[in-house]
Amino acid sequence: MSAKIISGTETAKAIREELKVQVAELTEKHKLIPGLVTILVGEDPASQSYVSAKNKTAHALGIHSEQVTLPAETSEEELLALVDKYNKADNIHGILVQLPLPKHINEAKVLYTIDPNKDVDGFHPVNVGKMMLGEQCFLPCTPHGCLELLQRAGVETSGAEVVVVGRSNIVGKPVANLMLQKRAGGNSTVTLCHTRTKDMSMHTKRADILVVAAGVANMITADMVKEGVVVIDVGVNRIGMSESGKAILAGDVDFNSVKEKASAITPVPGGVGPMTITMLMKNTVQAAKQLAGLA
Ligand code: L34
Repeated sequence: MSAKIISGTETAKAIREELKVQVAELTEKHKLIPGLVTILVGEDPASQSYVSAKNKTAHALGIHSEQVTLPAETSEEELLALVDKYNKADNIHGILVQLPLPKHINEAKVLYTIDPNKDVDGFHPVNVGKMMLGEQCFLPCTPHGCLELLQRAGVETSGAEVVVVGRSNIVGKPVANLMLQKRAGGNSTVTLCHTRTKDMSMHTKRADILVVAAGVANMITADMVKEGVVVIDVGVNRIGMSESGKAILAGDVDFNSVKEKASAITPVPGGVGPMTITMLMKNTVQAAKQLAGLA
């Protein structure tokens, strides 16, 4: 058996079409243009590529977007002042500070400074807390993208054994939390594995749905999964450079072997990555509606 490929590229395209219609309606009927600012500190090539993709996508949907790029030496005070400026800017509804930040800047402090009503990443403690409680809030983009992929691929999550590998605040912890919520797209039995897990295979082999966000290229091999598993591969690892100077990407899952056992699997690239960007657009439109009192 060879797995069905769950295309993030195609799913993202469909959602973007829906968003485009919403943005056009807000713009024409309500004279409201959703606005997003992305802030990038430093010159990490991967971050540069993600941030430019976010701005390009915003532009394509009719969302106003501003891209601020600051040198790596930028002080914490300068960054906090910039965030504060955008907290107060009426034409900006979503603020995204791309992570990771340079070591001399306190990441938590920056994220806590973003107005929770403009926190389209869903990283502010107010939104994290609301998510945990199952209240309406901005959901973090990558976990939300994983759930949308499962839902739109028609995967039943209720009662499913879900195993998440990786416990980051950006992906592992929130994905595990969302999958166990008492609502459609959740209701799973969740196991969260990490670097101190004693017998990783014992857990991954039991999974009906396996979500991998460990940041280790090809770590999940065919012998670690059961026949028919649905695999969401969140990893985007740069494992080399092509002759033309483009990064060669690999997921956390050994795609070629695992796809022979899985019933469905996301590829890298073209899986979760495009969904992350699309969920950011969705949150930005939502933020604009809420701040304008239209939601
Ligand atoms: N604040 N920081 C903040 N918010 C986020 O949601 C992110 N993340 C992660 C890193 N830092 C962040 C992203 O945007 C990871 N991430 C992200 C976004 C997009 C893609 C991958 C990671 C993506 O589009 N990946 C493409 C390949 C792009 C390439 O060629 O490098 C893919 O098809 O997987």
